[in-house]
Formats: sequence, structure tokens, C-alpha cells
Amino acid sequence: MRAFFPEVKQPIGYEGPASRNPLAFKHYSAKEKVLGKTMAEHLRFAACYWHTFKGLGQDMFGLNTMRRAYCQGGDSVVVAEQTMEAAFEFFTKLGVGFWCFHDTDIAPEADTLVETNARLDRIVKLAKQLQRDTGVKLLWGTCNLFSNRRFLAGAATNPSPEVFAFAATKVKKALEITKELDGAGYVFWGGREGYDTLLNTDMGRKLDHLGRFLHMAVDYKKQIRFRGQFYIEPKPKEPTKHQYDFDAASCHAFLQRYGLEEHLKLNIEANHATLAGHTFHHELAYAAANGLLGSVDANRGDTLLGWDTDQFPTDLYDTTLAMYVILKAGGFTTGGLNFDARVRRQSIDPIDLFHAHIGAMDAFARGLKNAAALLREKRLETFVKKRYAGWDKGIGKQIEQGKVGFAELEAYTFKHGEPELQSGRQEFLENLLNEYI
Ligand code: XUL
Ligand code: CO
Repeated sequence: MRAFFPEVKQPIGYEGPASRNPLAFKHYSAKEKVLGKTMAEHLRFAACYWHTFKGLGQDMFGLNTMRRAYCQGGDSVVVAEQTMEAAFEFFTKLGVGFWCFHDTDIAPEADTLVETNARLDRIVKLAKQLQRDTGVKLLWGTCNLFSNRRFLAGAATNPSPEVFAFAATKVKKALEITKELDGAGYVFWGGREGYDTLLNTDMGRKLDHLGRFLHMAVDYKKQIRFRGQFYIEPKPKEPTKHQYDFDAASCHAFLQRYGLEEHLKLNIEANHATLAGHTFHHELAYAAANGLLGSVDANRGDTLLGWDTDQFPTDLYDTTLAMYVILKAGGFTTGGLNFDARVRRQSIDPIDLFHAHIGAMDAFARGLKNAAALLREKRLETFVKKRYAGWDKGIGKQIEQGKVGFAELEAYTFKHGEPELQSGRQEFLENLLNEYI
């Protein structure tokens, strides 16, 4: 088979922190055990198909900057097959156990739906063979319901039932192929499920339609016996001015409102969190506190830019706090860390894709080790436990158990007077965290 990444001669190996080799891991050692599981089992790294193989450096002001050998050849179906081969060469050389895709990433849309589906079947056959040959697995599949002009006003929330039906037809196929590839999950990201102006929008009706759509997906999942986990991926805006899956809390409210909470978890993306005015840590903690933590799109934004820059994660505070929440929640089951990230427009060489992923995997490996140390020593945990200890006894316990009301609390307060206050110790805790980074 032709090699599309000839400059990487062998799989990327672990060389330890002293290594100066840009094509080696300094911290990620796949088989090394941390808290009883290997790093590979904890982190469940996935490469994404769209940015890594289909994103070629285009932005709002300019076209592609990257020239990839697998994109040469004219015929779009041939290019699709070459890209799939290149992708699996990349996954194996890098050493990620998983991948993720949208239907339109792997097969170009044809003039008719019948032909599009035939193309999907053909490429899925190849992907299945490559999965078998390499052992790389599918973390999740998804359906692109936002790029084609037919979805300009949304898919499930489109004012037209014909578009709703078209979207359902596309998702049906995407579920079938995700099942065929034995995906551990399936993501719903509502790219255009929002609005640009409320002047033309019936918000209540749109939300009802989205709820209906997801119920149909749940029903179809059962019908075809697809056992993967469903996720919603929150994002507040972009491309629409306002998206209904705004953040973890609004997705949670939506899932409860439409009786969907037992069927979907969340896929938390770091850059979407910051776009919503939250930290990545916050979104993960909210999801974990509500039993909704499913999977993660690992990337980062740029504090000086207000949009979804989808950069590779390198910030050790982010990765440490993320892994701390994930480990405390029991770790990933079906989910993993998908690098929904793209190299910068000037990083035009195929080798840049390796540098980007190696750095991100090392950043999460360090995050994992830091978080494991935090958990082992329990200093943060002990502090928080102590801070809330008042709820484990006396009046606190009675409140939690629902044994007292306002009248009893009034009597208690008259008896005890002004409460004693305690310091929140933020600076102490920030210093403590720094000891682990
Ligand atoms: C867009 C985004 C998507 C989803 C899948 O911001 O994150 O790529 O992850 O559709
Ligand atoms: Co994403």
C-alpha cells in the first residue's frame, strides 16, 4: 500500500521527558498503568476526520493552503478512498485507538441521495476492512446537517417539514453506518439548530421538533439494535447567532423537558465551553454532577479571539482539571478524548499533523498523571469535604434530609445568632494545584 506519510517511518514511541525528538512522546506511554488502568484505556484518544484530513487550511479570507498527496487524483471517489487509507496510516503511526467522522467527511455527497448512500456503503466497506487490519476503532460517528445549502435554516428545527424529513433520512443512514463500523457512540451536534433572528423564528415549535427528532433517533437506534451511546454536543453559537444546545445546563434542561435524559449524554468540547462564557472545567463538572458526562472534544480556543479556533490542547491546567473531573466521575466508558482540532493555516506540512497530535496527547497524559496524583493524595478532596462538613451532621443533615422547614430554621437561627464564617482559601488552593502541574 502507498505511504502518504513517508517522513514518519515507524509508529511514534515513548521516549520519556528527557527526549528532544519531536516525533516521540515525552509523557504518553500507552501501556503504562495509572490508577490501575493503562494510559490508553484512560484517555481513549481519537483523531477526527474532518479537520485532520478534510480541512486544508481554508478560512473566511482564503482558500486551501495545504496540499496533501491523498487529495490528488481528480475523481472525488478515488480521493475519498485514498484519504481513508491515509487516515488509517496516520492513526496507526500516531498510535490513537479511535477515530470519529461525519458522513460527508468520508464520502462526497452526490447529486442524488441514492448515489450518496451508495458511495457511503463503498467507503464504509473500506473503513471496516481498515479497522479490522489495524485494530483502530470508531469512537463515534455523526451526520453533517449544516454544510449543505438545504440546511440553511437548520435540520430538525427547520421551518420546513420536508427538510426535517431529509435530515431524518440522512441521520438514519448515518446511524446505520456507525453501527456497521461498530461505533461506541453517535453525536448530535446541532450546527444550525438555532436562529439568526427571532423575527422569523417560532422558538417553542422548533424546540418541540428537535425533541421529536431525537425521539425518532432513539426509536430507530432500538430498531436496528445499535448499542452505542448517544451524545449531544453543546455549543452556544457559530454558525447561528444562538444555538439551542447552548451549554451543558441548557442541554440538560432540554433533555429533561423532552424526556430524553436516559438516552443521551453530553460530548463536552473545550472551545465550545469558552464560547459559552464557561471554562472547560465548568462544563465537565456540570455534566459530571448530573450524570451526563459522556465524551470529550479536546481542543482549546484563544483567549484573544472570540470564535471557535479549534486549536490543539496544550494547556496543562486545562488537561489536569479535565482529567481530575473525568477520573472523579469514574473515567470514560463509551467516550474518549477526540481531538476536534485543526492545525493552523500556516502549518501546511503533513508532519505538522503529527506534531499537533503528539503534543496534545502528551498534554493529556500529563493531565492524567497530575490528576491521579491529586486524587491519590486527596488534598483538594479533603479540603472540599471539610468545607461542606456542616451538612454531615446536626442542622445541615436535617436540611438535606428534608426534616426541617423555615419555621425550624427560624428557631435555630434565633437560638444560635450570627453564623461563624470560614475562608474560601482560594489562593492556598491555587498554590496547591500548582504543586501538581
Ligand atoms: C463544530 C463541532 C463539530 C462536532 C461534530 O464546532 O465541534 O465538529 O464535533 O459535528
Ligand atoms: Co466538536
